[in-house]
Amino acid sequence: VGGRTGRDGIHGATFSSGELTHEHETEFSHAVQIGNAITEKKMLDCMLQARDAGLYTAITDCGAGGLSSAVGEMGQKIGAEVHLDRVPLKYAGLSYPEIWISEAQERMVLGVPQQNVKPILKIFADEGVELARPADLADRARGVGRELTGALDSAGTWAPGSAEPTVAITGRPNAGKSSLLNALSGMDRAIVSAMAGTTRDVLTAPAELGDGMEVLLLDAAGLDAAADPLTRAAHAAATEAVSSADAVLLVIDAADPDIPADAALLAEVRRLNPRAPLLAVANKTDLNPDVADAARRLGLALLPVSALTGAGLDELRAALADALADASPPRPAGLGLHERQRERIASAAGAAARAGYKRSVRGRERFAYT
Ligand SMILES: Nc1nc2c(ncn2[C@@H]2O[C@H](COP(=O)(O)OP(=O)(O)OP(=O)(O)O)[C@@H](O)[C@H]2O)c(=O)[nH]1
Ligand SMILES: [Mg+2]
Repeated sequence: VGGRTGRDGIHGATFSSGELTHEHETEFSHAVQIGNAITEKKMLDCMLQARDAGLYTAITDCGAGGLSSAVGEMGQKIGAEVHLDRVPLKYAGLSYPEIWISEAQERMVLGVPQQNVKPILKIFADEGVELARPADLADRARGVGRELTGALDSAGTWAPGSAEPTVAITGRPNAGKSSLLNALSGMDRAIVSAMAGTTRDVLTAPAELGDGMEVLLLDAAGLDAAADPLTRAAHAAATEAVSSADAVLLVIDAADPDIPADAALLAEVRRLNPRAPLLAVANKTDLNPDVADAARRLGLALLPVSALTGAGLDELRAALADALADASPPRPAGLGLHERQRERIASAAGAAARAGYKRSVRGRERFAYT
């Protein structure tokens, strides 16, 4: 509302923000807005009436930066739709960028609730103050509200299952489980030693299987099927790791085969976690590359690897990735939301809907004059 837009308000802020030199006056002679005292007075009268009647909820003047800063400030949180073609002009021939930045203190941008549009238009009409055809932001707010509600309705629930899958590494003492965890994760996470029974706790380390697939490796030592019940109870953590893992890696020591013990362990793993895919590797193939006999006797395909030299590790990563991709349920398409995220979006949707339907507005102007 208010004065028409012309070229006289362009670069006003550049002028007023610059260093004043003797050349300034000639350089910026066009930057001083030619105010119209009558327009200004009529505007002022309208604004006071509208303010006292509580007809608008937001107001900015088209000072520095003109519409660009006025609309920019008002639309900061909710966005804005600008119709530069509707701005009343002093004369034809202004480009859109000129309309967008031209400044004038006698021109204002107002936010007016839908139900107040008619009464405020009447005030302007009575005083003969010109205004651009109002745009309907309320409709826009309702649209945003509907979009948010739609997003909520179609969103799934975020499940911890969408965290990286876990792979439990198990095998007889000294088979090379910790060495394999270190080699696959690229970290020196676990202590490796020639002494059987080195690892006591369940150790974890992240590893990448390629194609961006991340897994959490668990060094689940201590799953010793031959141990007495008391020792096995002490290894509850390892048992738990195997039971809850998304995949199990059974490590067999190719350098020191003990097929009956490995077979017993295999049966134990299958009992603890029948649903997770099980991969068996023959480790230390640098010492003994012949794994065919062990594989035949266990009735298992054995991936030959060496944690020491790194041989076979790429193949193991690929096989693990395949097994996990087949086993894990497809992630729900689209958005998965936490309860808190759901609440926040619902609250935003409610606010947008209220902005679209607001009946009475108690607040005074929420934007300061620039
Ligand atoms: N030559 C050779 N030695 C290996 C290989 N992997 C592990 N070792 C050695 O085997 C021994 C046991 O390795 P660890 O990784 O500690 O075995 P572990 O299964 O974690 O043992 P525990 O924690 O005691 O159950 C160490 O001396 C390792 O250096 C391998 O691929 N080749
Ligand atoms: Mg270990």
